[in-house]
Amino acid sequence: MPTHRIHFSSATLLLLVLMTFMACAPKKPAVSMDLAQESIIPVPVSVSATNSSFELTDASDIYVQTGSEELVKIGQYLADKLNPSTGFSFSVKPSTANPGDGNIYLSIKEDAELGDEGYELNITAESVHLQANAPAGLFRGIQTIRQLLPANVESSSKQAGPWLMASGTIRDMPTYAYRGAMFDVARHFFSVDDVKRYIDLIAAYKMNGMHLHLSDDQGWRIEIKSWPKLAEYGGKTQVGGGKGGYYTQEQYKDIVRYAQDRYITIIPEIDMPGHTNSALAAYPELNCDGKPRELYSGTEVGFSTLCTKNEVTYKFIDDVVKELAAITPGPYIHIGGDESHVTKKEDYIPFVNRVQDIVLSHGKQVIGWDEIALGTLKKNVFVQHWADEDNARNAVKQGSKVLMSPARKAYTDMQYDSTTQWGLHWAAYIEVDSAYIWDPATLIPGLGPKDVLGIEAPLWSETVDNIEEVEYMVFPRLPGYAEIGWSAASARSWDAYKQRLAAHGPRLTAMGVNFYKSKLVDWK
Ligand code: TNX
Repeated sequence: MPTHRIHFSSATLLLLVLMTFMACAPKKPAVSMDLAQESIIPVPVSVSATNSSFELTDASDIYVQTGSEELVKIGQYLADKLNPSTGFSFSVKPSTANPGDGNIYLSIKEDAELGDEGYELNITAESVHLQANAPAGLFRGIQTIRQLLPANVESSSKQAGPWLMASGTIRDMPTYAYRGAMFDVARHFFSVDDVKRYIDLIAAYKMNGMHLHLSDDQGWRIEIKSWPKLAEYGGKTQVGGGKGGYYTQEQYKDIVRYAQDRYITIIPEIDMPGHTNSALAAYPELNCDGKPRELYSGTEVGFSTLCTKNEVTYKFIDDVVKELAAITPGPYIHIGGDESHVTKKEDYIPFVNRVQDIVLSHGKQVIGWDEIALGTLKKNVFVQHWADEDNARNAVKQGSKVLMSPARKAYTDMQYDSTTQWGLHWAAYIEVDSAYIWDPATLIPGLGPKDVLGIEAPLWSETVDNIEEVEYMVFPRLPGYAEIGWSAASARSWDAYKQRLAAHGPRLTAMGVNFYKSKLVDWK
């Protein structure tokens, strides 16, 4: 009898061991993949491969650290990206620890080196664990997760798997605090959906700023309740004489929220004292002669100016900045200041000085185009370099940091070459290599890395009037600008970058992006 009992126990034990083994082990052996060979843009700070892989399946879920609504929202963003193409139905669940077992887990860890936007991503055959010091870092890390999955994960319709990711660890953080794009919605007006689309595209490359050029000679694009004719009349046209348009404050707030959910700061610009014809047409008292200007739909620059000697001008600016500051949670208001060719220098300088005070009085920090360095810059003013290197050096001498948007390198309205259908070429033809091969820290003699706030790629819209044309001018140069802003200069090389960019071709296609298929890139 005793022998019998022992026998029975061993069988049970064997069965138990077998069952445990089957439950814990991956269903099939993990495919060997090399994380170091993946085409991540911007290139991460450090990648260490373990030559295995993780498979996202129908049984996977997205878990976030218990107790944070913000993390749930970030998890949901990832779920919304993955669900349409995988055809799975990821939901977001709370967990106090990495649940392993085929799941994705997002959590916060104290890690000062990662800063606000850095992240650490650990991928094993069992789980994907994304950690960051702050929520923005998780959001940036999610963009890396997207890029580690097959390109068709970006599709809006169901695609065939398998959904494999190479295993290993990535630690990553940005070089520059600010990396952004500018959208000129004044020369041609673009819908709220167009702006959101552009925001989504820059978010995919870890950018964190969207500068909206909200007013220019051809149109005023933001509702100002105390000066209603600015938008209602000043917004009535655009280049070429189309019907123009403007954002109500509610629509603007919607854009701001959409950007915030992607950890992107909206920087609103009201350009002055030049580039103001639309305001001068709406309110005659803003002109020195008190006479209204005609609405303008051409493409000349530098012919308009606010009357800098008139008190009503400063009342106008104060009202506009006050309303804009109230609906802008970001820290900056951009005051333009470029190409004021018909404003005398002796009028321009006191004007710029006074407008800085107005912005500061409404609790915001000033950004302006490089000409504002001709004035006396207040503390913490950022100067956006586009043309004049002396202005940039002058800004630094005054203690300001420079935002780098050199027209000959970073203007996405510049044509790729002489055959490009849209765009201008007054600064340069900018092929994809030229857009990539430069360093914001050394481009201007006399400036160093500490003088640079970051990089921004402006898209002026004189020649483009729909989002497909915008995409064509912006892509594929934008991933390069994102990399210049994020990755260390020492980690960048055109030869390596163009291989990675080639692999982003199918990804951009899956996103529905209309991009320029430069011959310099061997598109996959
Ligand atoms: C210069 S850049 C401008 C814009 C034009 C752009 C066209 C800058 C500060 N001013 O007004 O739209 O060139 O490329």
